[in-house]
Amino acid sequence: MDGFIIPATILFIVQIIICPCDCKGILRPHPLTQTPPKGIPDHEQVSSGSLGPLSEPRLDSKLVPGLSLQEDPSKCEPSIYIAPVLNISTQAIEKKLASLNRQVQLLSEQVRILTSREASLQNQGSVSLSIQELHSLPPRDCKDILDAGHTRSGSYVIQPEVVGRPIKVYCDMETEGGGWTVFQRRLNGSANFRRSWPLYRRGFGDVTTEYWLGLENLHRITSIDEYELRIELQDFDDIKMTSSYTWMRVDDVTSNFKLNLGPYSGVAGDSLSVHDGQQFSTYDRDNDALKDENCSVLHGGGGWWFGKCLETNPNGLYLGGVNRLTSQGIVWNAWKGPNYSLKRIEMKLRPSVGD
Ligand SMILES: [Ca+2]
Repeated sequence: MDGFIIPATILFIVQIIICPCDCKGILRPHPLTQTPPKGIPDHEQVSSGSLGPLSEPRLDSKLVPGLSLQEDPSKCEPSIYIAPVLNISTQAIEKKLASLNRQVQLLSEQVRILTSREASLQNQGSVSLSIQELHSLPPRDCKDILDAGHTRSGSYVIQPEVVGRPIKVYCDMETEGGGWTVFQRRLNGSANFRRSWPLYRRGFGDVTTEYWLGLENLHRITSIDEYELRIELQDFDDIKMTSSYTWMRVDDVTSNFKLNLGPYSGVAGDSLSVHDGQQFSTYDRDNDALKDENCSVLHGGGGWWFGKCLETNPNGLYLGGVNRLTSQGIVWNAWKGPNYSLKRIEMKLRPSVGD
């Protein structure tokens, strides 16, 4: 602070001594140069108010006793006046210094306030970045992808959890408003669905044709929200039917991926509710309710939530319509019975209405 006061004081004195020629008023010695005017106590009328901008200290006759103001600019010329300076007492300079010190204190306080506001604005910037990060999170499911503006059905990548492994899926963006995450599809018999427990757990097939998304992925998706289940069926006469369930949830591996279902609606009939509450089984992992026998082995080798054993067998053999292998094909008993293997079947999930 001392380093600031000293140059300011010197500037103040120099401007007293040197009068610039473009000033409107010109400081001249008072006619009674060496003595203050009567009635004016010795320098006590020096203003103690604000000094104005530091670079332009303002002087007038009131500030410097013994000086008078001459208003004629034509007579303006640089001059050096020593006598008026001599009229400034030590007391007046001390008052100016005190005033400057107060200004320095005020400026220091303003710097402190501005520094505090800068820190506050930087914090707000961090919050905005966090919101931006939220917007850049990967889609949880196909509904998120649809909401992001992708309206074409096809292969996409979802990630149910904020931190987790991405999942490649097929998204149906057309049926009933779109946004469906397909987790099972049969359409031409191109994929082998006689698979072991590890593969049903992990998933297999091609998402653009026939595939099974995997039990772990089903558990991940249905754990983050309430999902409606839609099952679309088609026979070889290209007649289509639909069965829907208000919600579907798949538990984790500790319960062998137990199936949990909400109420049924649709036109194909309800062939799935009987499987509600069942654990998943494969030909090499018998978790079904049939004593001493394995439903998967008895019914085509596909994995399913068998009970004792089935009303539907979406992962059964692709037998192409009517057949004699009862309940071994892709059957939906409520519509076509146990001896008709469907042409197409798709099972898909979408967040329940209102979510
Ligand atoms: Ca069994």
